[in-house]
Amino acid sequence: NHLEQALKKALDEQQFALHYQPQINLASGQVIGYEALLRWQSPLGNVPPSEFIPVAEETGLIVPIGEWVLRQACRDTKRFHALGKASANISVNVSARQFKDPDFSQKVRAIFEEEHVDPRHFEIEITESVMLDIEHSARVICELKELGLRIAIDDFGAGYSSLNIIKNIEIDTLKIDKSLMDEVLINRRNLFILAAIIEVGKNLNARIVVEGIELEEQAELLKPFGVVGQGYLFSRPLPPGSIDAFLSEAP
Ligand code: G
Ligand code: G
Ligand code: MN
Ligand code: NA
Repeated sequence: NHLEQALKKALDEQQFALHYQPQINLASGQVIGYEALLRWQSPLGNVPPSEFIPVAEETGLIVPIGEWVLRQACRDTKRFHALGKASANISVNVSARQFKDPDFSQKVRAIFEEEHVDPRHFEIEITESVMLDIEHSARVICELKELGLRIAIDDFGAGYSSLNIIKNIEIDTLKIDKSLMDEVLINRRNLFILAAIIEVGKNLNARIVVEGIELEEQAELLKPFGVVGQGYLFSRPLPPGSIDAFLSEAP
């Protein structure tokens, strides 16, 4: 497979980069964390994750790529701390496929030890796809939590088993999918659903992050709910050069 070969080469030749998108406490305006998002700068141009992540998952290459992501995020975190932002949370996306690696939590532990980074600065974003093998996933999640990592459910409300997942797993953060935010200003039903999900999350002691905030009106509407926002209104995912400048200026 051509894409598979190109992905192997990308790892060897350092064609990957992590971009970081800020997450903002809507009430205070304070930046509380950043989501790391993988980017592939191939010699033929940028390839979006929607194209290469599925291939990486099918071929198993997501395992070594995921290790690179965690290690790079650790290194970036040390740089952020040097800029005086030691309290910022770093979120990293992890595929269900990575959980299948029997050594996954051991490898994660080793990376944090080698990089001298405290796992408590990190949150792992998983999706409902972990429900396909819930017994195994639940065990891995327990191991990760024992290391001090927090667990976020990504794309909440977008799929089929969203409620099932929070029923079965003790999560720290609910990330509400952009699709619910998209129509919130024109369709009140979406607002009622959003408010109900926020209520559920709060009762589960989870932090709520609303994704895909693009408009000032959306941010204003959400302010009274005491949630965190992420979206183009505040910032696009920023490449390594820009994130340091953003951090230096952030409150
Ligand atoms: O950044 P953006 O649209 O382009 O991301 C698209 C999708 O790729 C998202 O669903 C996101 O969860 C996934 N993704 C981004 N970075 C990573 C990563 O480092 N690891 C995994 N497994 N998925 C990622
Ligand atoms: O699936 P996941 O939530 O991990 O992916 C987040 C994706 O959403 C990233 O690719 C990121 O670039 C994208 N994203 C973040 N904020 C916005 C936004 O306000 N609008 C749109 N259209 N995409 C966004
Ligand atoms: Mn995510
Ligand atoms: Na999402």
